[in-house]
Amino acid sequence: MNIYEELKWRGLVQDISSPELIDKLNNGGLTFYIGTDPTADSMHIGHYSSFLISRRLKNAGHNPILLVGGATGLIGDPKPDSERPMISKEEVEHNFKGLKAQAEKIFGFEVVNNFDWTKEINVIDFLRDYGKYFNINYMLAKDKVKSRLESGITYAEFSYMILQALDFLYLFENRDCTLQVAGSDQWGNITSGIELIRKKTGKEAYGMVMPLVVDSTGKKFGKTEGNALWLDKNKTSSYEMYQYLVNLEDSMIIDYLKKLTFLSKEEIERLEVCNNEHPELREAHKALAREIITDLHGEDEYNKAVQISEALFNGDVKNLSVEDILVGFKDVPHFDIDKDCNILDLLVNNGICTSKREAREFINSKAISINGEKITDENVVINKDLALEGKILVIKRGKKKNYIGLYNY
Ligand code: 629
Repeated sequence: MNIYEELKWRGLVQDISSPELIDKLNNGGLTFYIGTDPTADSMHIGHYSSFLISRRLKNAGHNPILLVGGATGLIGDPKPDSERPMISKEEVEHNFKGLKAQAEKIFGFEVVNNFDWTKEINVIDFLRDYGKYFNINYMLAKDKVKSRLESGITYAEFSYMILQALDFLYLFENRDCTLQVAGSDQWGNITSGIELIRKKTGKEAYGMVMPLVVDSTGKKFGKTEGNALWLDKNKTSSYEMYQYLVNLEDSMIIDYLKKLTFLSKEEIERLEVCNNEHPELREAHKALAREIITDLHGEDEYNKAVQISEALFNGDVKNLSVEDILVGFKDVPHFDIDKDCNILDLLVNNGICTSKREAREFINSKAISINGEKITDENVVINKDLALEGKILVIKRGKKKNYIGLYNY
């Protein structure tokens, strides 16, 4: 397979600006760029899926430039439904540093900042050199602007596409960059740039966009209740990322393997058979989690995520550190323990059982364990000696309910 066929097979080509691009992609040697705005201090898995294209193209002999929008981040790319709140310059600066460091670390390519070439442009030059090339009718017809005509859009956000277009022109003229790649929501901004380059230089530049990665309900991939799967492991631990990926819907998993990993066609087809015949083994899911987490955080982090997950599943927490347990059991009820106490009091006073009678029943049916040890004696006194590292009790009731007791004396 040549690179274009491979990108197609992976479902990574939604649109290209001209069929001429196909040969150019297959021949290698293009300089291309992909951009992101510093709206947060970490990228999330959605960015990862599109930024991975930079590695695929690099492997096919092209030269990547990653752009972090220190200028465009101050304005805000129009969202389809509503105006973005203005973020302070300090915050944009802070976010910029986070994204630049992350982009360099994860992708290892040169990062540029569009603030460097836009900060000197004054308003008169902006309108003469760029504004004069944009027909308002053309701008109003772009999807993102069109969808905002009812609800309203400020002049600042309306102007955003000009800024992104001038970036492409700048990189075209100064870096011989002839291709911009992105998610499909960037199509309008990319074609504006191609148009500007054509009008000002008479030359042809190209664009390619991939579909946005979504789940089966059309929601953005990696969004969990108002939150994203962040690439910063202090915001989303490897364990949380592992859990999310391993629990993805079966029907989506092959699509994700194609778009988010470098596994070969043969390997993905093998995993597809596994997924169809033995979905309960979750082999394809685990491969996805392994590829992504190892790439982002390294093999040790991946192994730790698996170890925490297994320990939590079978209750065998003895080999975990207190730190790992707190990561893995983040969403489980926590309570403090300030003195030695009888098991029945511990269970009832902390809401694990509703009454002493119920607590006795659980103990008699061997359904209570502490740090992986079954409790068999309803008169046992629970003290610090039982705690892991003298600090923590993981109390399991039945197969599924877990509680964390923290010693604070
Ligand atoms: C100046 C700014 C440029 C080129 C690009 C940009 C950023 C662009 C944008 N991108 C999204 C973002 O920042 O807003 N205007 O969150 C995001 N992108 C990656 C993919 C995307 C896109 O970073 O293209 O589609 C998400 O996967 O939404 O000169």
